[in-house]
Amino acid sequence: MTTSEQLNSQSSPTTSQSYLSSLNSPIDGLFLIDDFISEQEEFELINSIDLCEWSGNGIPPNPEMRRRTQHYGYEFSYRYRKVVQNLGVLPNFLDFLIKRFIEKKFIQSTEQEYPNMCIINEYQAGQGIMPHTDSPEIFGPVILSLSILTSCLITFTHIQDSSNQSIILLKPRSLLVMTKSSRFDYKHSISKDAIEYYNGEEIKRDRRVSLTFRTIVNFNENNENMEKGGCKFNNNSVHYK
Ligand SMILES: O=C(O)CCC(=O)C(=O)O
Repeated sequence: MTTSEQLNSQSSPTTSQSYLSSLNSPIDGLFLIDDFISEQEEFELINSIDLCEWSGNGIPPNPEMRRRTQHYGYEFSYRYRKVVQNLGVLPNFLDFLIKRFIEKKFIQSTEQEYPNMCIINEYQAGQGIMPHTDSPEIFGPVILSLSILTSCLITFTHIQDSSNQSIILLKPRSLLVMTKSSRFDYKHSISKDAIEYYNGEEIKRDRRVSLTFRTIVNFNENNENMEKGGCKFNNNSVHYK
């Protein structure tokens, strides 16, 4: 059985604490929920997203990024690798997702877990994201990432042992929940390959959008120590994406 088959081989959520902990995940704390949203919800979500301004590709903030992004709640500077601005509450079109995270008990409504930031990433064919671990100094213990539009593979590589890898198929409308070891002990990455293979099946990469929800647990507008923030890469220097 492949990693994502293992992740999906369980029945649907009932009472979620037990649901999450009962999943037979290959990595401690990693969960994949297919069809987390419906096709209609996906359609409405991408329409709302595309009505908003994308940054990247010359457009500030983060004009240097080739991949386009939208930041809500807090703005993350890829150049300075830190959270630079509190942008206020998340937009209404994300409300139903957070409500569902709580209803399904994927998160608790606590300061540590309630998402106050969402980064929307757009990947065109040929775009990916480097191996990284979201900084524990800045971000809370649960990270949730919803995929829409098309599929891609995500690779989890153990920080201490690069031979310890799991590759997971992220289908459109699936939700990846990273907690515990998967969130703290592994880097995750998405390749730039225009074509990927999973179980002998060809995956032709095309426009994919992901919505990653995090909880900023440490932000002070005047706190210079935020320079430390970001994500950890292979060489243990601190970077973010
Ligand atoms: O696009 C994804 O699914 C992952 C996004 C991600 O890892 C990030 O924003 O740090």
